[in-house]
Amino acid sequence: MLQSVCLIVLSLSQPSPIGQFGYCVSLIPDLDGDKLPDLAISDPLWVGVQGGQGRVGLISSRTGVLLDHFDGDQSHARFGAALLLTTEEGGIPAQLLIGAPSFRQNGEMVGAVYSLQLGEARRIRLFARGEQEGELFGYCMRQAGNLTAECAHSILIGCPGFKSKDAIVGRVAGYSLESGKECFDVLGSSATSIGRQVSDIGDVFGRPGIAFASDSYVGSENAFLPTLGSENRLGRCVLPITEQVKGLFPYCVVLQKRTSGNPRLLVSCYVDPGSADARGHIYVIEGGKVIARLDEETLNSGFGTVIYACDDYDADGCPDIVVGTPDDGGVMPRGGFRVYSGAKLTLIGERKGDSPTDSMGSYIAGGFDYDADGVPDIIVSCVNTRSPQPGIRGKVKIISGKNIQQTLRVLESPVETK
Ligand SMILES: [Ca+2]
Ligand SMILES: [Ca+2]
Repeated sequence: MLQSVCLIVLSLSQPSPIGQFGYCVSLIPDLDGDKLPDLAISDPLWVGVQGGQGRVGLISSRTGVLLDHFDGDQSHARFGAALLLTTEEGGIPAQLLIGAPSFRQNGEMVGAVYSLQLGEARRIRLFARGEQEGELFGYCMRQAGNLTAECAHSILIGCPGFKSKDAIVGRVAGYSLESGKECFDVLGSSATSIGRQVSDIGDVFGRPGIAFASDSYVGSENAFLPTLGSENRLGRCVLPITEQVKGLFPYCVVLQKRTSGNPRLLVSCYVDPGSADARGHIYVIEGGKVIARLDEETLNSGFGTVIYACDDYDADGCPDIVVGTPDDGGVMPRGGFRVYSGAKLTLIGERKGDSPTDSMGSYIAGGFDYDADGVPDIIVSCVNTRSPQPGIRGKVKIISGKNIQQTLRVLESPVETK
């Protein structure tokens, strides 16, 4: 009896729960009729009734009101750890795919991906499940084009924890958007594990393909990108980098499409905050050559965690580059982000987090001009993904693309009233 009383007292004095509101953000079609695209914002640590259920909230970009929400049906499945809005293809409407890489099936933590149908009648269903304990199926996702005959519109699903002969090799599974069936999968190797990130590489290396990034590969003098070629077999594109790369590489890989000129690949080398005195870099690769290197200026800033390179902020017609710097090596970082001119590849702006615990820059999106000033705005998450702190649940900020010191809206996790 005494024991149970003690337990109650302890639970009352527990700090408020950890949250990761803003872990992933995706623009979604307008739901509340104000003609502005709304936002799907995930919180994979959202507590819920079962504890750690995870949530994807559909949130009005104008008012911040929670318009609808979908919660994981298991505890601690990391529901919402990845989001992908598919484009409408061949009569299949756009859907929001939601990764839950710690989903359990018959006691095995295999991971899963859910599909949420948007529009009038919103329904969620299980899209696909992983097959191996701990493989983290649904850790990342990317839509790809026509990769095989059965897969006219494919979804690539990363499983960075997949093991072969007791070594982590990772795998990427290709699913047909039409049938929802698996079309192929490709395995990494113990030296080149794959599945932490997937990216289109256009034809930057002279042939189209998909690149994989993995944080298990620490760069060397022979830097290369693991790629998926035409036969769905693991290949590699040797990167034209002659220096010794110090850090996790290739960490983040982003294709920058431009209206004029060749497409570019931005590949980051990430240095784990607090682990070394090395600095991160982003290599800008065009026509098979490195044309520039963007360098981390402040040690431990988490430079290159995320890169967003779709929008033009200085109105010169060339899309610019936003780089997240969510860290400072401490437990509760301020964070921020940096903006580089896409044309000149020079720094054109820097924004710091608004408070000493902001962790600004953990995720970056964009593509819409919310204040109608002619310049697309920057959607930036403020989530401590490295060491989440009790009571700090995360935020998403919409920041003016024209003046990055100006915050247009702050979206916070709606407080649960059960
Ligand atoms: Ca520009
Ligand atoms: Ca704007």
